[in-house]
Amino acid sequence: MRIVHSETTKARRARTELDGGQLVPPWECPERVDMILAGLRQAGFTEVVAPAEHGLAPVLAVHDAYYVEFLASCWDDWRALGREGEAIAWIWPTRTMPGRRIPRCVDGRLGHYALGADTAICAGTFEAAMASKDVALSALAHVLTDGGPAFGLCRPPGHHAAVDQFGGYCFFNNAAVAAQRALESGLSRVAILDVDFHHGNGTQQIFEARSDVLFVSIHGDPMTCFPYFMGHADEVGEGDGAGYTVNYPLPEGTGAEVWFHVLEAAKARIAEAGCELLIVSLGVDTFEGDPISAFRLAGDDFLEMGRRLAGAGLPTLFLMEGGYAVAEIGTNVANVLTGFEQGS
Ligand code: OKP
Ligand code: ZN
Repeated sequence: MRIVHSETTKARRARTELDGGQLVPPWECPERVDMILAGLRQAGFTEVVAPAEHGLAPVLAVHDAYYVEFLASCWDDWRALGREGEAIAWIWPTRTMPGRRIPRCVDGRLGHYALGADTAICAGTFEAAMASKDVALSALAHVLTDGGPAFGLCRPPGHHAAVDQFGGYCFFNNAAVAAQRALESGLSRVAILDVDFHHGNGTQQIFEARSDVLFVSIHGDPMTCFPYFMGHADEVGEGDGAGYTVNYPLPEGTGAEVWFHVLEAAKARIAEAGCELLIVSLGVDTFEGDPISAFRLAGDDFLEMGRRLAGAGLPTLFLMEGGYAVAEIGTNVANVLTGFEQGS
């Protein structure tokens, strides 16, 4: 298992997240990276390589250029107005407004490009997002050239980031960037299997109308879980992409038995679609101890998850998404990768 990590992924250290009506220290923190590295080391994954720089072209292949420009300039624009706090969206073009123009003022621009108020932009956010997609692309390069599996320790995560929206702690959609690059390298169809507790709305939106990326997600039912407005079972893709989006919303409290049953259905769809590469959006916030999620997988269930993912028999790229039980995040991630090697 090739492990790819960049210290620059820790350049984002936000102070604030709007949670429960209060500004609290963000759940998505740089300590997650250190705990994952420690867990990997303890499990015998001692070789960790740094990514190459891949530039912006692979990002612009899936994201809007004005959106990327906004992310690059937002913090400076915010600071130039003398704001004390971090850049947090607070006004949106909602259902009763046309919202057809992109405002010039950073407050309006934040509302145009943000999908929620949970995610502050701060110094280092853009740099960390750049490093995160570089981690994904270098891990992908290993899988494409070597054939063996890789784990990209992406941070910030990516699966909530849409063509031109950030939120849910995500800025660049690392899995989408990697999938698009894999197609451009000559593959015909790629599967993205999203096992994070939260629905990968961004990944779904980016590939919704396409059949060359199969998006399959197992997640908390959006009737009660973030991101609330996407991820229902009747969202199956549009046009050419009809049948290439598959959503498995599950109730809060779902445990291993049901979860693994659904995983087998997801694997069956991936096999049927004839995918040449499996990208796993690996959130471990399905853990029973996760502070902001509601599934009940135990630590050992992550070993079984890895074994079953190996059973898909495809070249596999793991990309880190969520997981907020910081004390256990390292062992949970290492368990998936260990189980995968056992099952291969
Ligand atoms: C990101 B990923 C807690 C705020 C929730 C949104 C959750 C983002 C999850 N009250 N913020 O999918 O793990
Ligand atoms: Zn999540």
